[in-house]
Amino acid sequence: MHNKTAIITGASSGIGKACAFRFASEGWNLVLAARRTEKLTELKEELEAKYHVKVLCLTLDVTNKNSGQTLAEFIEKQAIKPDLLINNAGLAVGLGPFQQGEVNDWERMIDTNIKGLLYISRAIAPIFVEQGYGHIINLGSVAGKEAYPNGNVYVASKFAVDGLTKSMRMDLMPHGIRVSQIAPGAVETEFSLVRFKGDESRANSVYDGFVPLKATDIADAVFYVASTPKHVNINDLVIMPTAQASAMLLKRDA
Ligand code: NDP
Ligand code: 8X3
Repeated sequence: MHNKTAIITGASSGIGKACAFRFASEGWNLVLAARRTEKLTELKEELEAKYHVKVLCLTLDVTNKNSGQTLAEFIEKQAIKPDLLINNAGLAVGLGPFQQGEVNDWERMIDTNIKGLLYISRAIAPIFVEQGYGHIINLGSVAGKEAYPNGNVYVASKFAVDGLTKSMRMDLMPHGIRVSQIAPGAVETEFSLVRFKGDESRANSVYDGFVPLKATDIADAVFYVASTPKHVNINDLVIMPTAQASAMLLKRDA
């Protein structure tokens, strides 16, 4: 059996970084992509030293229309045959009433969460089809399952991921390519710091009074989804903290 290789977008932080650790610890080679080169380089050094796997880094902004092509050329040049693409790069920017929304914030979310995922998947899916194997795991969200007040464009972007996951699965199924979605509730990462544009106290308050999911909880699920036998496809996993029952229903300690 060949050593498996996973491509992870948004690997410099949070869920993507936790996935990098989890897959490396299981002997997978990795292609890590994100914008922050230094974080990727540090991660590569740590993973290679600890797990003796091959880790390649690619500085990549998924909002760039050529990002998919750049990634595909990179893996081709390195003679990599990828087994798995984890479409994890994503973000929320802002949380407020639609009628007060910032168009620039909307565009960042749409460009990253929808168009970025499309650019990357469009470039990697044909490689999977040609190989005759491959698996795409998309990071959706509870926000892609139910709307919540002030979520508007982030919600819409994750509904798009939900729909795309289903439709991509139909198109790739005849080729034996698996397509899955993981849809988490609240996970404590840099997500809220990014959403609130660096406002640490507002970001921290999101997780006040309850135990949120950790990035490693989601990485465990991603690894499980990727590790089922070839004839099994986990279509969709919705995962929340025990203290969360829907996007807005949280049990917080007084
Ligand atoms: P983090 O902010 O910790 O990580 C986001 C990652 O995405 C970073 O590595 C960042 O890297 C990368 N990224 C953002 N924009 C781009 C871009 N334009 N090009 C390339 N990479 C990019 O957040 P999470 O780990 O929480 O988020 C990961 C995914 O999980 C997202 O899709 C998010 O929507 C989803 N999610 C998160 C939840 C949560 O509560 N945290 C819940 C449900 C879903 P860099 O800045 O270096 O480019
Ligand atoms: C992130 C979780 O509830 O902020 O997707 O939308 S939430």
